[in-house]
Amino acid sequence: MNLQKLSLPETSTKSSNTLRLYVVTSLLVLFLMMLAGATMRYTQGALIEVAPNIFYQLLTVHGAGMVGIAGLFSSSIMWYFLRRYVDLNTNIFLVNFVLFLIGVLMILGAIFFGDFAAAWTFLYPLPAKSMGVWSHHAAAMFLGGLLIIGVGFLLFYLDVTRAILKRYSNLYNAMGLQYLFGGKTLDEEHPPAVVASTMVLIINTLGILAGAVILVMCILNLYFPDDVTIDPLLAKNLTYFFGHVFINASIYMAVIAVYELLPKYTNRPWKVNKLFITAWFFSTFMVMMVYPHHLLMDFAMPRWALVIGQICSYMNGFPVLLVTAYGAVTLVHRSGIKWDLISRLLFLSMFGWVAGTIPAIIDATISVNLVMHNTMWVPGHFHFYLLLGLLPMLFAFSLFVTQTKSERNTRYLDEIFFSSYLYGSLVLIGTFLLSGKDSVPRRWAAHYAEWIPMSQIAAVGATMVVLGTLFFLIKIILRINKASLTADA
Ligand code: HEM
Ligand SMILES: [Cu+2]
Repeated sequence: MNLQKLSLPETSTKSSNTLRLYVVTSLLVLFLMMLAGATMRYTQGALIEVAPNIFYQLLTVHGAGMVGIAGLFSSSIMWYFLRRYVDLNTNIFLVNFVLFLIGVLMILGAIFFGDFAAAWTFLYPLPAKSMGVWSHHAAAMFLGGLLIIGVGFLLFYLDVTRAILKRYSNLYNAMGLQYLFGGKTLDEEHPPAVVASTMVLIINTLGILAGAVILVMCILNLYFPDDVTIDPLLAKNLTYFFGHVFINASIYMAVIAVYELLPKYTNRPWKVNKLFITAWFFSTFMVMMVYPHHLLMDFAMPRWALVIGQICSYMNGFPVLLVTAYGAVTLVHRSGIKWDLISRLLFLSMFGWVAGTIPAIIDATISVNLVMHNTMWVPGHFHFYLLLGLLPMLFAFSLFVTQTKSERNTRYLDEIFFSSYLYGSLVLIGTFLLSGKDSVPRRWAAHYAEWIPMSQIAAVGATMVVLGTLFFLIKIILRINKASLTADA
């Protein structure tokens, strides 16, 4: 692996401080958004009383906040590891952060001062049809905030593209395709981080551009409703293409932590092979083609698009997921790995990602979707791979980069809170899925008496997740100033 490394990236205070900003902010936002999530579950379980309009504000802030911070946090993982191989610009990474903060402030203002509550999916025409609850300005503020966040990400990906092209000449070589099609002998040292980053920059640039188009159209439509009209089906296609690609790209960025960190624990390098490269190549297209699984109920969609959505959903989940999970298991098997908090989280992320894909695939089946659509099954499946797949990667990364030599041993606390997080998540996810199976609708502020017990059990799970996360947060913040954040560079 060393062969591929550049002479070490300058580990200036600027780059460590920027990473520090990313890690601390991301963890805090994640925690606050979890509190919003827990509050919703407490409300649905009739344990506390929250007015419905406030519930929908919480739903909006939780969805937008979680998806946004998942993207930002994951981008810091990609930046951190990718800059070992290509020369990334720290200033642009910082600009992305600043634009993100501006966007967040606009979104918070729109929701909590402007009463905007049309959910993070801002599905046209809902933002414009508030029935008097929020103004056009509040809607524009929310949409504008998302747009600014998107601009930050686009700049970041532009810099990634520049840096990758400088080192690898083209994206084809960066993805390792010359080993598949060019007849070149495979270079096992080709970094998985570069393959993954190249795929992500392609899909997420397209995804964010689609998002930007519909956001701008929606903002114009708010102020010039007669001049700018939007075809609702087109709007939905663009919106879900963006939303689907963006959240998937987060996982594909964060998984780089598994490729880079697990080898350190097992003392075995993560070598690429042709299957690995094929899987990432294949997923580049699949992940973009599957988005119609969000439109399976839209009878106006051409049937072939929905069929593609279903078939690709079956196929998309597998390639990268399997080469990664299989790679992780072979790396760990009989390696004598030391199981500490970080390695456990990394391994848990493999389980969460794989297992969470199963209910996702079930829901992407047209005949099932007719029944499960808009039930709690949907938050059930995505909380599965986000809470147990994505977040463990983010926590493991943060714990890893903030390690210090003189560390206090907190093994027992680690175990208690890791368990709290793991079992709490399983309860939270399980109750979502079981409610979904009983056709309990999603996004309802008030639940019928029959549904309340399940929401109350969920509230217990949510509390356990919050406590586990609080522990990770405190542990990381306590040592982030001492750590150089270049622990292993
Ligand atoms: C303590 C942890 C969490 C709790 C208690 C929680 C709770 C909830 C609840 C109650 C809902 C609304 C369910 C409904 O439709 O009735 C929800 C929706 C959602 N959550 Fe979470 N959540 C948590 C963590 C996360 C994480 C880590 C992410 C992403 C990284 C996330 C992303 C979302 C998204 C995207 C929605 C959909 C919002 C919408 O329907 O517009 N959540 N969550
Ligand atoms: Cu999707």
